[in-house]
Amino acid sequence: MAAVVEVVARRRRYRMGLMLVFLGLFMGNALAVDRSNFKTCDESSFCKRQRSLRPGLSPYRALLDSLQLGPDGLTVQLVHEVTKVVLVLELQGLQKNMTRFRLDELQPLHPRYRVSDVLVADPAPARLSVSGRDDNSVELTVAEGPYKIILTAKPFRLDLLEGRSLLLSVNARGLLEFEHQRHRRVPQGARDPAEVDGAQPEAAAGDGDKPEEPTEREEPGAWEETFKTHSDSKPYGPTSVGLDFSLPGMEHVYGIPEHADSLRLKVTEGGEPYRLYNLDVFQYELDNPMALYGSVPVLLAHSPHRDLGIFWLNAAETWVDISSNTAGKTLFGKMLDYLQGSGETPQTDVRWMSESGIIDVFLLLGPSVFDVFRQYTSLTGTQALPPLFSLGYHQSRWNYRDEADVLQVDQGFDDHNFPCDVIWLDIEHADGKRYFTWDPSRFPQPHSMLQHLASKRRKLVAIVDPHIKVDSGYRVHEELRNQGLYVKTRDGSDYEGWCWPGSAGYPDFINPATRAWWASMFSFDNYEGSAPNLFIWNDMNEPSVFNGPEVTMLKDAQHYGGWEHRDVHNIYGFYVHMATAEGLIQRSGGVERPFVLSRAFFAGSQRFGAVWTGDNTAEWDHLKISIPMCLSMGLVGLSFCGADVGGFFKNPDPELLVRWYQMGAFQPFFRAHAHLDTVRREPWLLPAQHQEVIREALGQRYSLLPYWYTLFYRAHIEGVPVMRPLWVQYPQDVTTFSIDDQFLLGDALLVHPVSDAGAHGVQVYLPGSGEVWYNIQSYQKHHGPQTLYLPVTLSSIPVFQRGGTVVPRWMRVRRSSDCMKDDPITLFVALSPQGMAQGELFLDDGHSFNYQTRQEFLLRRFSFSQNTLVSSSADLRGHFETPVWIERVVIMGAEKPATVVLQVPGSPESHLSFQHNTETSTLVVRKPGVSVASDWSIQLR
Ligand code: MIG
Repeated sequence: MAAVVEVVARRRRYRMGLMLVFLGLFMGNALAVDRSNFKTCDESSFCKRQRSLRPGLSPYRALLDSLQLGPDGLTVQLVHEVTKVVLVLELQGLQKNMTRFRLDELQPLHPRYRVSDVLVADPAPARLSVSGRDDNSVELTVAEGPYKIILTAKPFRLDLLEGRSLLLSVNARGLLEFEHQRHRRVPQGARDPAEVDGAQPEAAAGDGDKPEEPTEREEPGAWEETFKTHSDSKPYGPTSVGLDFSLPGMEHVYGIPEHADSLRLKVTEGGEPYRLYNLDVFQYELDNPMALYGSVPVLLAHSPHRDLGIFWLNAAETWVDISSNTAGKTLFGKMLDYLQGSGETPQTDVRWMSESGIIDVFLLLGPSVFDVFRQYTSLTGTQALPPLFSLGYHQSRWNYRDEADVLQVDQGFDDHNFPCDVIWLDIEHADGKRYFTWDPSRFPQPHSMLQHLASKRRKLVAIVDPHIKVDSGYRVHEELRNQGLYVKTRDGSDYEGWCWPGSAGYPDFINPATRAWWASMFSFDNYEGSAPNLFIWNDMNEPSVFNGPEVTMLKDAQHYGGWEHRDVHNIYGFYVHMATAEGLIQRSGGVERPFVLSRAFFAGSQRFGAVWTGDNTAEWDHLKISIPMCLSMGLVGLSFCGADVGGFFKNPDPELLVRWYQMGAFQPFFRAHAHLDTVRREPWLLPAQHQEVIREALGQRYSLLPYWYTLFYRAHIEGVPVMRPLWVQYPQDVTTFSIDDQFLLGDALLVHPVSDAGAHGVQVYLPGSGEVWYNIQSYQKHHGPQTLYLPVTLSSIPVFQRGGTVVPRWMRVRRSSDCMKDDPITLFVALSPQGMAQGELFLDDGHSFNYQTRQEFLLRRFSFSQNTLVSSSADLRGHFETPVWIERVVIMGAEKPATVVLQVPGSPESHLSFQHNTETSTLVVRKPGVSVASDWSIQLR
């Protein structure tokens, strides 16, 4: 009877919950996240267990007798002194100054999930050799590496040293906690809680010498866990893993997106840890460590002398705690310590905790942050080179109603003279939220709509979400079901969740067969109405499940290979993105580059396209947070990041919308988007004066496309971020370490968008002693380092070009990037105080893989010194036929020459006309008229 009542009550709660979710979705009034929908660490049983361990002596001991050294690294067993459970440590030196180690159970009851498909290749090992040994430790030297590793047996720890300085220690605080798999021993509730507490390794460590009876902690939550109305059966019991890393000398850490928080990570002691668990968080709040849509378990540590990275390769729910021995100390306190010589070295400790899987860690040892970027992307791949159009402006909203609406919006851009590359269709375009189809009454002729856009040299993006309507008349569903490609529940039936289409299945993207099938759905035959100028948007791929725990899938759902959803949760969206990008590549026979935007992501997602920061709000603070959010992603490989311009929820006033266009124009992925319930806000709907300012911002974006494209090429080739925090370029300048309101594009442009209502001026920090910065609007020159007060108007976008750089631009803004790609280039040369400058330009067809497969590209280098600007090839392998020529050169910081001479090999010298502005020291050289592909020089005499 009681059970029946409970079931009824549960159902009621469930319905109520659902109703509330929907009310929330459709009303959207109180704009604050409902925190009670999401777990705190205390409500996540493994996090609570892990976090309850306090620093102390580790109960783990390495059995040095078991140590084996081979060409691929070392293995050694670790024993837990209390439980006697044995783990295996595999330790590898890797090429390029990296170390990897993995920890797993020697005899697991059930294999543990190991993440695949994230690493682009097996990382090349560097030989390890034993260079010292005593009773309790082994010193290892890494071939060609400047560092050594000391493995201490008891208590187990690893120390990485370079020379005599300690770079990083593993398990120095004794927080290694590897919950080995066990048989469930006693029914729950039968244990004395005191006994449970007493079984903590810290307490046990003291009598580590005399082994105790194995004790197993079986707290509530270890074998079953409930959250709100959802229960998680845990057939494998507690399986979490946790470990601490100490970073001596480090006070600044970054990364581990996605969080709506400051760029520099905060100390989490006394609060919540940063959480990594891909979630569809309705109306997310700012300055908060709560999980969001994507997860990249990579942390960067920075000091003026050194940069390091920690890559924790685990796809389960993960929490990260950060503590510091200087946190809370005032600057004055730190100075006193320093003067009295009494201060400890500053140190940051980072602790990772994951619910399942193995411990698999890459230590990226820099030494510079650029080395860390290259190290990380050598493992997980670099940013895919975007098609040129995708760097243009994207016009989206939920929803453009029908074909006529799309065509009117398209025409609106032309009528009002705004450039635009792409129009987007949200979920209402499909027939009853059946993706890969079109609503027959609103989109009866998708093909001709696409053709019309193609004639304007524009593209369309349509949404394809991974929740598939359960409907026997829907081919997509039928095939998935018949081929057994859906995620299953624990009992083996197809898992069904509630989402936009109603009851929905979720393709099991962990299964390669599902991905292959999904990819094939994008062929022009399978995706009816599609065309080569249709590209794809993957939303809701956390996955979002309206009636699931924390709006996602049950953790005990079953995936291919026998894995639980628990093991693979954070990588699900990565695989959706991967399969979709693969589908777009295949539909063109491998010729065309894809464009796919994804909301969920994981380490390596950069290989598949772009990401955005999800459902933000039309508020000034959301405008501001787009900077640290995208910077954090760029640091961990995801360069192609943007935030919904204008804000998704609510209606921005014209000033906020204008400022958001100015911000978005200087961020990598530039898309305006808005909620279904918002008022239309296409740029021409604004008052005339605001329209004009938006036109200018769009103009800035389009004219800088050659620079953007070149930066993305660099990100693609080398793994360096496009949008960069200042400290990346000024690693010794402490002032830059916590800057959240400005950023760099490449190494040439510094951007400080206006992000305050009613602003009359901004304080811009111009870094670099001996550096000069030119205001790109006025050409006024400023010396670094300084904080410059710059008065602003509504039309101001404070942007500075660093002296010492060359930035290429297209000066005629046209309907779309495709209309501009053959236009002539103007070079903006900003001279350093030494009269030097360097820059480059990448060009290809803008859309195919021919730059790769046929070397059809140009990479030109421009360098200015001794009064001469020289254009040469920076990559002799590349050849590309192009009508693009150099129409003008603007040189900032130049004195007035007597004459300007053009030299082209094999032709006689010619004189060029020029104009000099003495007030700003700017020289404009007209019509060199040389092809961008050729070698030439321009001399100021
Ligand atoms: O539950 O497709 O973040 O950009 O417009 C909302 C409708 C589902 C969330 C995305 C948003 C998109 C919306 N989607």
